[in-house]
Amino acid sequence: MREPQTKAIHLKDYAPPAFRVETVELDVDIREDHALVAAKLKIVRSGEGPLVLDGDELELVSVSVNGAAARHEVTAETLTVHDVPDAFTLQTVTRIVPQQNTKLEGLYATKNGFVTQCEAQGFRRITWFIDRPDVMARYTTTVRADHGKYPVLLSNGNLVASGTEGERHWARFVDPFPKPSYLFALVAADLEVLKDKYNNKELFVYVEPGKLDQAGWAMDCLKRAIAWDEKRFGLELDLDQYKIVAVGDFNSGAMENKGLNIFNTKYVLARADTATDTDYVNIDRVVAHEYFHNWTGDRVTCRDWFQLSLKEGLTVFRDQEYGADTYSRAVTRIQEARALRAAQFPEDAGPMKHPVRPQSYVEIRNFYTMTVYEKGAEVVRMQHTLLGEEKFQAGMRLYFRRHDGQAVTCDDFVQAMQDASGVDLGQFRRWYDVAGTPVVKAFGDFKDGTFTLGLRQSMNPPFHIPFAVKIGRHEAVLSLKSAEETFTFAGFKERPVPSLLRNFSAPVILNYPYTEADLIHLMAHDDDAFNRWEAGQRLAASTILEAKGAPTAAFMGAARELLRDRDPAFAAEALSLPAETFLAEQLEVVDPDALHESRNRLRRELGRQLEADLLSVYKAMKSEGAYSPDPGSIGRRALRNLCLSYLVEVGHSALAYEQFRAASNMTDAMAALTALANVDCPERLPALDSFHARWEREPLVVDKWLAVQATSRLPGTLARVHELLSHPAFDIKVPNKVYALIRAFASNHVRFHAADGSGYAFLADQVIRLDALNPQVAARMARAFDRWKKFDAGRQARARAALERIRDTKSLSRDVGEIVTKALA
Ligand code: B3K
Ligand code: ZN
Repeated sequence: MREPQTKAIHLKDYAPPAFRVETVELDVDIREDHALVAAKLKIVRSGEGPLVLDGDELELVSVSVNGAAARHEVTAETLTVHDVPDAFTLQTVTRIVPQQNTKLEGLYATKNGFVTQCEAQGFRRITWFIDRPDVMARYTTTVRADHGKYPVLLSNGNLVASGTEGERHWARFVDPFPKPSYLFALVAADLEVLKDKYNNKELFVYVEPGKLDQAGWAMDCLKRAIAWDEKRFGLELDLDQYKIVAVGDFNSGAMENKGLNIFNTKYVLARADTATDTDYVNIDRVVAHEYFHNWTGDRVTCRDWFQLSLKEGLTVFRDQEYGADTYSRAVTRIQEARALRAAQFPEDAGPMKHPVRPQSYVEIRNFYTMTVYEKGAEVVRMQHTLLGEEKFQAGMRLYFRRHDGQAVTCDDFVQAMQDASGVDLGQFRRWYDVAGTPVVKAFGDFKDGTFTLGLRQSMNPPFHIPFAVKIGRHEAVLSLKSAEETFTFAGFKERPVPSLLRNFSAPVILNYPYTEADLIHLMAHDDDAFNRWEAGQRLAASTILEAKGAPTAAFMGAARELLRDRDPAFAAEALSLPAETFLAEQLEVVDPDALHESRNRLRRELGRQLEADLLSVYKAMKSEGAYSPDPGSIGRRALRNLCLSYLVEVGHSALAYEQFRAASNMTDAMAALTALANVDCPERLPALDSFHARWEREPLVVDKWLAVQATSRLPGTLARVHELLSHPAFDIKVPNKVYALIRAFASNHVRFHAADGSGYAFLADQVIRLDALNPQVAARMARAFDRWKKFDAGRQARARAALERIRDTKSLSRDVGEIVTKALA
């Protein structure tokens, strides 16, 4: 047995680099079975110590200092050059094999050519470099490749020269902005391009040949994102040309390389018949997110990777606000809270829990987490809540005035917010450095017309928690700063029902002894849409968790009212039950079968008791005319499809099949298919088969077909997933396929946590297989084990066996090693 490498890197050990790299001249010559990378770096000493460059799977061909041979040493991960002067030119030639790069980090082959992914530490897989974000340099890049096979050559910055030599061609780019190596990008591929303009700036969306008719939406999103950032943040596009390239092989969603974003096709390609409303909105948000990074990430970047949330939390906050301004603000907030509670809260309670600014990591790739991104965004949002829009924007302006062109820390951000606003954020900073979800216990007391609200928080030392309330006519954002505080509200004739933590003003767990009548009242009357939704979720959660059998008449009445809410998008959210992962967190020991059955029982009851209402709303919400992803239409489809899903619970599979066959857009087709895939009905297989036959040549749609089967609640799901592993539609080397089949299965709470351990054994097999190809993706899959200790002893024993089997695998990566070691600790 071999112990996986688990040497942690600590924030407290940060030291500035001993050398600065001023300029980089890179020449990347892509050949049939390898690539040669010539690098010329102008380096200046800025501290003590020898010159140590990072490298990963590089073959050093030559190295020189100021044109002369240099004494050096090479290890698997470093190149040390001895006796260098204080300022010099370092030249290296390196051989790499992008054709065999299955990690999809560094330079790698995709379907129609070659692309890069450098964040966080992929640049060292291209050439020897001081590969850390506080080393910022100016880049000139020359790309060479076969002309016929790879007609499009791109890199960051502006094209300054190009030429052809026989069958080959080359292009040279100069990026005027100094940047950290993680923002470097190049492309050599066969692509088609959609061009557009924003004022006098040129915009490009590159896609695989034949996909231009799916590129229009992303371009539309890009233009709206540019306009929004000008209007809301006063930030303009600083480049003459902005390029997006979409590829099918990509580990994450997208990457904000300066001026040359590289995207997963999933977040670019859309056409009414291939993409759902959710896809359309996600594309909008991801295009915007990467664009917003141009300022929050590229212009001002991170000093070190512990500061990742500096750019990610802030940029997610920005894309959330863009979403709220573009679609429904209330529904956007509800969806954020739902996602946070279903995935980040469990993360914060499990073996991978870490602060928004982690204090240590073994493998930084494992820290692109819900905590760094989504909780990080909540931490920025709380500052926005405490300061208000105007002062927050003043803080942003100060942040850019101070730090444009620098690599900085989360403290620098908070300091700018504090200095520009005069609001003391000293105590607030704990949000960045202490892990775990705070619990706020609230209690109310009513006497002589005065309502006293007590708030007690679990954090010690206490956090600064913005706690928005409305009690009667009194509305305020309370600043909870002590372990326990009370607030009084006077002038009531009868005991008020307090509206607490409005708009989810802090990412905390709130406990308050609401009665059912209180919640029904809030569901109907709260003027905070979030809390109307929240009241319904609380009622549904207690009905499910207490396995009450039938919901109360009051609950049903409130649900019936909601169906007729004037905002269909809100109604759809309010009538969607809480996720099993969220509910499971509220149990001491999780029985996934009982939880699943209890939740389904409530779904069936809703279907049964509201059948007539559901049918009539279903009919009323039918939209006519061409597909449009506007908020109104999206909301109507969401409510209609929610009605359908409840109706299928009580036998209306024919209705779903009819919708499936007649659908003119993917939203309606997929909603019907999902409903059918979850029940044992005659229409199930015909629908799945015809869907596959129609779409087998459209990879992103095939992913939906894989995922809808992997998430089916039917008992035969794991057997089917096994079959699909050897179906031509699946390819373990393509992350999107892995996410569609394996991750989707691992998210299937009741099937993954099967009592016999079959789900765990399956996942362990896949993690081990994947680890040899793509450790980053393997590690993400392994995260599905996170909550294994919340289950009964039998399940725990089986999960432990699966985790140990992974841990004991020969040559296990650092990525998976860190996840399983922490899970087993
Ligand atoms: N910054 C990239 C993340 C890249 C992930 C690398 N493992 C995408 C984003 O957050 O915009
Ligand atoms: Zn980001």
